[in-house]
Amino acid sequence: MSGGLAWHARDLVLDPAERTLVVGILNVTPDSFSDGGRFLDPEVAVAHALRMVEEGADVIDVGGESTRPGSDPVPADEELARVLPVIGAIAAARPELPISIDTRKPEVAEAALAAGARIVNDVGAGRAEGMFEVVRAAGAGMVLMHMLGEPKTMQESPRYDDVVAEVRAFLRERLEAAEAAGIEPEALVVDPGIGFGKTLEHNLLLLRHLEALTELGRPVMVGPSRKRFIGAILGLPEGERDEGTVGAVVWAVAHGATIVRVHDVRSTVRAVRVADAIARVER
Ligand code: HH2
Repeated sequence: MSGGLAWHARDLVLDPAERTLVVGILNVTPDSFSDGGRFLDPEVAVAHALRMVEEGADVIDVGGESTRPGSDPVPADEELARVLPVIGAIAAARPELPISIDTRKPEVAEAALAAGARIVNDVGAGRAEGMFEVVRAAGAGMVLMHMLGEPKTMQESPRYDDVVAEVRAFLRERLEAAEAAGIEPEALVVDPGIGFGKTLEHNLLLLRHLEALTELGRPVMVGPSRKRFIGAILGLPEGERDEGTVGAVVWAVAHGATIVRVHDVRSTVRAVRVADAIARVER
């Protein structure tokens, strides 16, 4: 809850001790489930990134491959053509701003880090060969996220005996693998991967028992933004899930998350600042 472990990302130390870190989502894709097609033009994408920074985003997460349920993989050259101009332009406009690259591919991560990114947000948790080496060589920060299966089929019939224990065990194993590959522990963040091979109940259980992930000793990130589980609860489409997202985010922050990944930065920042003030008041 209050306090929080620092996160090292190249030359920067991101410190959630004072306040929850808010990661603004920038999908440079034609098909992301919520913002697909909106930010394909690099100028529009950069303007959106800078607006999210004005609204209080601490990190901008740039993605060039949708991993929504049912999506097909994107070739690396296509992904690179989408993200590199945007990362380069944001880094030129705001050299001090932490940019993360949302990718599963080491070659995309490497080029994004060379273009000015400081963090690799890997929904594959470093399972692609060479990913950890790229992160280590750059001294980058890294997000290790849990996903059951592959985006194309992950929602077909996800099954766990104990979703919380299994996600925690997976993340522990990936932390150990990253450290064995030479990545410093302070560079690593864990994420339960809301919606990645999970039913509504699995997502709710992971949020309900989020504190179990803080036992891993690294900052916990969550990304519930506009996802299907919110639509299932409220009966609302993607465009009307920001209030539901705020509800999930505030719950997560009160139960151990210190980093949240969202589309609507403005409402999230306003909500988590209030949660932060409550969590940090001294008696
Ligand atoms: N969710 C998505 C993508 N990347 N990264 C982390 N660390 N955690 C998440 O929960 C997460 C993520 C999926 O959401 P989005 O980027 O909005 O959609 P799409 O995959 O369709 O681009």
